Amino acid sequence: MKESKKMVLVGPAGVGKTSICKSFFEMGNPKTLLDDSLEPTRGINSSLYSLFNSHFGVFDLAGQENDLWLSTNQDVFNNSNLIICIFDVMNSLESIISFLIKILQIKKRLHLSECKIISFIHKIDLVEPSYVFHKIKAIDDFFKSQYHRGQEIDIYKTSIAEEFFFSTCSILGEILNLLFNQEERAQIGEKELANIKNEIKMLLKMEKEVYYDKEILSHKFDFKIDDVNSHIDRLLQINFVQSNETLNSFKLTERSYYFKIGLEKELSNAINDDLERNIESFHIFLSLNKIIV
Ligand SMILES: Nc1nc2c(ncn2[C@@H]2O[C@H](COP(=O)(O)OP(=O)(O)OP(=O)(O)O)[C@@H](O)[C@H]2O)c(=O)[nH]1
Ligand SMILES: [Mg+2]
Repeated sequence: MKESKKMVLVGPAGVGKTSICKSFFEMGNPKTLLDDSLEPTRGINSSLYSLFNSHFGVFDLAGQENDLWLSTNQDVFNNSNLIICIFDVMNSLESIISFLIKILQIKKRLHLSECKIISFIHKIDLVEPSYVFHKIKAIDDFFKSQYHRGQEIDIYKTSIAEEFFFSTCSILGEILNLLFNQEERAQIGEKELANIKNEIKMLLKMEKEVYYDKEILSHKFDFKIDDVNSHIDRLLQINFVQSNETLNSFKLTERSYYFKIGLEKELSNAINDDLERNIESFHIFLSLNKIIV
């Protein structure tokens, strides 16, 4: 049987948990998710994916039912490998810290010794960077204090808005990578590496709102037509390209523009390490397949 990993997303109502799941695990369009609010989650939104040689379950909990999850229904956290506590950057420091303390207590009570607790300070697009910095520092300082030593929580700043989509994507990639040991992760072979580099090249060179047919792509990038087919299929899978009605021309999606903007910024001051990380996160999202149950 395949090994399973379990990730739980928890946090106050309306902080963006479901939007994060949709943006990164369902390859949704972040612009639509920002423009048209989703219905509040009821109960648990659970999805199963295959990733590398494992199954990977995501449990997105309704913020409106936190009284249950944090008291009588703590079982929902059983066997978790990772709990991500998500907050709106505007949530008060006190409420964030007390929520995290409750989660640490649940971890202890359920003997989740191997489970990692991570926190996202989300919607950072809404405030100044210095505000985010000070908020995170205050949370960090609290958990690093004498009393809480050993209960450090990794805190990430996240947002699905244009300017931050790419960095948040890299964070999610890094976190998924963390869930798997080196041996469990499929190594990126030479062929896969070449594929990813070509797809990044396509992403960077294809212009906004322009449809390209496969012949043109083949000429533009000097790819064989079979290779164009395979790259297009992979880019369709992560919702980075979309086809026209006749299904023979393709253009970049809004999701890919969001990614591209951050990627271009990163490449303009990249060091090799960053590139490796980007290739890894690209590889992870290409390897993630939803299992319909
Ligand atoms: N500005 C901004 N808004 C966001 C971001 N992510 C999500 N939102 C908005 O936040 C609102 C709530 O998002 P949801 O994903 O439904 O929140 P949730 O945490 O799942 O809420 P519950 O299901 O009630 O627990 C929506 O209007 C989203 O458009 C972000 O990065 N920046
Ligand atoms: Mg939700």
